[in-house]
Amino acid sequence: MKCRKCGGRGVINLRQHKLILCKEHYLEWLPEQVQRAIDRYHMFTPQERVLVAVSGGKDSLSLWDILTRLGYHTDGLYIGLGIEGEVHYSDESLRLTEQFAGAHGLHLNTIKVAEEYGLAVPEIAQQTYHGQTKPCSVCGRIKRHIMNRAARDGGYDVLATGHNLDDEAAVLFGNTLNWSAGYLMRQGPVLEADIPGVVRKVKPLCRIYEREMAAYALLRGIEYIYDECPFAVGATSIYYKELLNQLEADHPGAKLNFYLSFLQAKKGGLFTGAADQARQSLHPCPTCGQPTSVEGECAFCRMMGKVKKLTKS
Ligand code: Q46
Ligand code: ZN
Ligand code: ZN
Repeated sequence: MKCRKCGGRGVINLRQHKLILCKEHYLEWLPEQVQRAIDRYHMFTPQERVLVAVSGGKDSLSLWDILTRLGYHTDGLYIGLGIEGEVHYSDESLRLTEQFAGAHGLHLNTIKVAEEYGLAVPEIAQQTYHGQTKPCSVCGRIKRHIMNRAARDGGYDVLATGHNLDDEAAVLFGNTLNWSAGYLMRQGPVLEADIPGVVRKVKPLCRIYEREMAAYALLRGIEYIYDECPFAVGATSIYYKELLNQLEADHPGAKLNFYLSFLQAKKGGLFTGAADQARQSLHPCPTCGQPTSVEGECAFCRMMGKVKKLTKS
């Protein structure tokens, strides 16, 4: 296995690109791909301030590393969910995130849900949705709310998350199985800030395979949390990823093609009607100012209202 660029020892075979690269050229190649996605989808400019949502995992820490290497102005945002598990998942992920920020002289904003709202994510889920075993939908809602608020209040132009191609393809697969037009039309590399109170969201890694990100983190010597969140076990998204990996093994490039063809179809107007409809039904929440499609207070504020009552009594 020889590097196509220098003939040196190849460390990775990018089958879908028919490309073998050595360590040095791989560490050059990947940031170039990310830069291309940033340009192609008009994610942000070198003048804009980027808030990178970091979880301590390989994707988000590598994203922060790549954006810094590309010369962008970035700060990190870590959200402490208060999730335990075998290795004290949240504590360990915060430790690794702080270690990364410290080593690179980067600024990290940390928001701990329990400190801010009185209860950690699993407790909020338990108290507000009795009998639900997995806190994931509550967790997702809390993360989305805090990420947008932190980016808006901190004066950032854009919020970047570490979703990779495998993540995006799995979500797309799930949404397609259900033909969820509402979700499909919102899925993409960029979610524009076209509603008051909302900050632009971008996914610079949306064209990069998960195994490419793992190789990058390894070759850059980034220490990240290997364990998944304990609640991720058995998630349908993981099952979809496995199915797509089978497809990819037989047809290299299938995953990328699935995702890029979707973006192309969307650009061609496949979901235009649904997009307009969804946008028209959004209005700012009277309590927090973030957009919601429900009457009155948004789902986050209603949930936190319950939490406030619980922690007071
Ligand atoms: S949603 Fe669910 Fe994740 Fe929150 S509770 Fe863990 S698995 S962290 S992406
Ligand atoms: Zn080389
Ligand atoms: Zn609200």
